[in-house]
Amino acid sequence: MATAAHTMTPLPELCGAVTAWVSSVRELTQPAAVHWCEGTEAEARELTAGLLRAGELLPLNAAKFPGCHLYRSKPSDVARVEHLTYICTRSQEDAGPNNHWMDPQAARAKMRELFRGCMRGRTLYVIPYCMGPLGSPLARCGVEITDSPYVVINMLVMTRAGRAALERIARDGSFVRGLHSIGELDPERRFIMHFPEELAIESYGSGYGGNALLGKKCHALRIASWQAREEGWLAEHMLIVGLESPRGETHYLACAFPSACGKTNLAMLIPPASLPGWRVFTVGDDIAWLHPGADGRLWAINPEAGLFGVVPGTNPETNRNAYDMIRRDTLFTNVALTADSQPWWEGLKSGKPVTDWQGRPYDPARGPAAHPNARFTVSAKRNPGYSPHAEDARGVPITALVFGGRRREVAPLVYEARDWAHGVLVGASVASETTAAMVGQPGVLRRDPMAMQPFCGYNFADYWQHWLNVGATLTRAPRIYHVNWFRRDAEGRFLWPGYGENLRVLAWMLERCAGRAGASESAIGQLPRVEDLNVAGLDLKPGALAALLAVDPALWRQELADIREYLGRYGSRLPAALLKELETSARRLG
Ligand code: GTP
Ligand code: SPV
Ligand code: MN
Repeated sequence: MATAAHTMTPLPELCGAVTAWVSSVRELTQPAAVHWCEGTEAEARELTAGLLRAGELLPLNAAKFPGCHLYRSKPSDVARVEHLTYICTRSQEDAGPNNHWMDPQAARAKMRELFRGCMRGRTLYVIPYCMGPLGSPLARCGVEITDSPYVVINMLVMTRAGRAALERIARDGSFVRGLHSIGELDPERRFIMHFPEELAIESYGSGYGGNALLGKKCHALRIASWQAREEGWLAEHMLIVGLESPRGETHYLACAFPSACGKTNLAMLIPPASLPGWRVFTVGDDIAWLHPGADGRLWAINPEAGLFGVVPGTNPETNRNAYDMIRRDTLFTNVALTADSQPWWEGLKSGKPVTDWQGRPYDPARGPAAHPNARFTVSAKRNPGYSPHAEDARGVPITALVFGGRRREVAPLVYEARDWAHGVLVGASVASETTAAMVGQPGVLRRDPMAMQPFCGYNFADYWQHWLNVGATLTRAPRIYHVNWFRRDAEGRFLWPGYGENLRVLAWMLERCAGRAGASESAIGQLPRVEDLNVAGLDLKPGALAALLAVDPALWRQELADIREYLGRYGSRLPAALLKELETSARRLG
């Protein structure tokens, strides 16, 4: 890149289209100052120091957690707000029954009034960013304008942000425009608007996660899914993990589970001691962009550069790598504190909270010490298992796709789809219990197709057709699986130990893909028999594995009826191929 220190062009001179947009936003929002993000280490340090001085960030125990800080969000601003998230397409049909919709002109007018003068007395930050490796033809760029320095320090970790991204935007000639203001952080004046036809996002009134870090769910899923359909690829809520088997072969899986259902943990899996010879590499933990390759395979890049992960539940036994990763240079949001200013959360298994996530003396009567959606922000490079191929320009080739949900019953531990079209039905049929990652009642079962219910930027019926179309271009399509790590027994305890032990299920999938593992045919797909899974050293209660691998015909007849009812909401736009697959399963159930 032609930017030696002595010839550094000022950022506002690099790309006229960006500068013109910044000027118009400046006029509308009336900030006291404008800061263009260079993306240097020094800049991140200065921003952090400023937040510390302002008391917006709290230092954590520097001996035990060097370089770590705590941010407390407003108690009314702790998760994504799906009920205030809109897809604003000219035609409501294009947004589909899966999205809240608003007419784009009405939405623009509404947002204009909210944004008018909203940055008075504040600094407007311009964050040029690239989703995906800077040199990758598969990467896509955007610019986020925000008045939240907390958002800036998150974006600097989560994306490739700053000068190099702006240089790429100047070359590409196109970028996603993301305008964000925390406004008054008033839940009554909060909207997350998407204009896929104009590659634009407008977000007001929240400073939290997916509502405010616009490169993440707003751009890399909602807008990108729209771009992906036009360009013939897929933008998915998937982790990407590499598994090196004891044979020395490495295969990559991309897995879609709903929010707070185990993506980060699976992406960073630690093999149990009783499965020697396996190594696991993380490519991504939340989002995958999947492209058909010239070789007929599906290739995946991770558009993100950091992890914005769920803190509760992380401990040395569930995930040693995650536990170690967040012990330095990590930004914590909404965790509790110990007496000596160490971060604390439920499931940590050591230490004692004295201050809760709202900064009050901890009182168990007021609920958990850490917020259930407390998060860590950390560079992907801090992950000891970060894949050496994570930054490959063309991505990594995918051997299998996996869908999953959090279901106490019905869905077995694992099953294999009959083929791609059936796999699309399996993905479209995902249901899962809601979690703290979104505002609302947790633990309620809902349909969450492909784990994309909150994130698909267009009509699901068109999206499933697009999945079918992409599959038709692949001569070496990945096999498709469904998993459920969250089955429970009559007492409500998890039947499956999960975490590292999930490798046993992934190993079966890879053996299936290599034509080496057995299965038994069921109405809903192929399941491993008990003897097909490697259970050496696994301590399960008697009967647990049989229960995990059972397909109850009565429950599944009800399940297929529910799926039929759900798909019916998409009317005549629903691809006929999905109904055909559903009928095949129903016929086999009898
Ligand atoms: P988002 O970042 O919201 O998209 O979440 P995610 O899908 O990455 O989920 P994550 O891996 O952070 O896990 C969410 C919660 O589920 C954490 O509390 C984990 O400890 C727990 N969890 C993850 N994997 C398993 C598993 O295999 N079994 C059980 N029982 N719990 C798990
Ligand atoms: C999710 O909710 O799926 C997340 C967190 O990964 S957020 O960035 O808030 O979307
Ligand atoms: Mn997620």
